Amino acid sequence: MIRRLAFALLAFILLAAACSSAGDDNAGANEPGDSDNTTETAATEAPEPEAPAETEPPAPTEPAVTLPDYSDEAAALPIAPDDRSLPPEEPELPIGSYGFSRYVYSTSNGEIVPTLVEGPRGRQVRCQQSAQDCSYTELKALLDSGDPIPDYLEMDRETLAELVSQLDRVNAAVLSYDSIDDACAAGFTRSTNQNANMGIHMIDQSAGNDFNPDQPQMVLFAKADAERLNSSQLGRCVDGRWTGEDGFQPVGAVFNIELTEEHPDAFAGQIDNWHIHYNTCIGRSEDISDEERAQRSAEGARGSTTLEQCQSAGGLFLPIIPSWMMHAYVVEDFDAQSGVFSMFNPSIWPIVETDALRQRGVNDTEGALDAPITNFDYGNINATVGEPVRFSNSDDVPHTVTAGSQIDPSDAFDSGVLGTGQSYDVTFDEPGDYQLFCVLHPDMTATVSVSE
Ligand SMILES: [Cu+2]
Repeated sequence: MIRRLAFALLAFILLAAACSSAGDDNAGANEPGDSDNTTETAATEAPEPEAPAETEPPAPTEPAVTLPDYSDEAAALPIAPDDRSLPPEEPELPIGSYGFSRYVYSTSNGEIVPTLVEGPRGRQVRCQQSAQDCSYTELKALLDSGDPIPDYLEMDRETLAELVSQLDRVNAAVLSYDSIDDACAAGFTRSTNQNANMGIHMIDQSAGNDFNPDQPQMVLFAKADAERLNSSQLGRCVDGRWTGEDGFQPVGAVFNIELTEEHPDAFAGQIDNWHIHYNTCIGRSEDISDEERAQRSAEGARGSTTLEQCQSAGGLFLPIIPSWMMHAYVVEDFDAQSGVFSMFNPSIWPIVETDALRQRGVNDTEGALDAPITNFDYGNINATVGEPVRFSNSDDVPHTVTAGSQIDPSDAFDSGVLGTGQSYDVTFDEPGDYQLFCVLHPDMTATVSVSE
């Protein structure tokens, strides 16, 4: 039911080409299904004087495409009861993007597994583009400069000052450990491997689950230009000493606070989008003690499985990790251009671009280009001719994928209402740039660039 037919634009383009080359003979020949482009073409050619004016109707002045009113259908869709819950209906395909979308459902051995809930319901304030000033050092510089605060931060100066002061406290807490050995000596234990674009999670067993910028529950350690080390090479804390190689620096914090129904209001402003891990499998396929296995939390992107898969791999299955979690990258030498609270930090090995980070969470879509709709955003889409583009909605509100724009809609394709977890494929048969928008939120627009 959710996978709808792909629509081609070939006829559309052929008709436009035919109209412009064949001239007036075709100017009035509107074909059903092509009214958008045909209208445009007809309007362009209307001033040509050859056609007898008294028998031709006047050129249309309004778009011939009337968009359906989807508001009732959209309002009728079920929604999650609170901020921490999964959506009421499960998707049939993987959806979402770690650190960028409200929901992530990933693929584990061919099964779709609820993986992550992030941020409050509805439209989230997110600041994740490298062109935006949302890293720790950028927020500090913005405050110090006295420059106007960019609209995308959605905060006033007083809020920014409070946020920066909170981040300064996290920075001081993190930098109180010069080395990973210091963290071991302070009673930390290693909670994860060296996760890509995160580092090693060292957990403070004494921190409790309250929000306190002076005492984050975890400190992240990484090396500049580090090789990736596997679990046995990495080392751990034994008797207050780090057994692995030296040279790891603190790069950030992870907060791990009480799992309330509503999204936490912890840092000043709204750019802190806390997340919850679902269906986590820890310690699988590794020869570790039960004690260490029990100690491991499950920060990281690839841990979700089904219960059966986890048990057969010898892992410990957690249906939910019962806390709101969030990273805070507050160390200048590892400044996160993806934002101080981003899931992944492009400054920590391996180095990746923000667009690549956004794509990373989308899983195993065969024969189609993933175009996740995340937080009211279609992203940048670069497709090739003949390749289906698979739009999937990972927000908790419905969207549409509709050709054209609100002021210039087209009937070349229209997904109808896409609820949470629903997907829609569009295939483009000619190179070019194709506009699309959301009928329900007309300021949501995108251009698909299609190349040969
Ligand atoms: Cu929308």
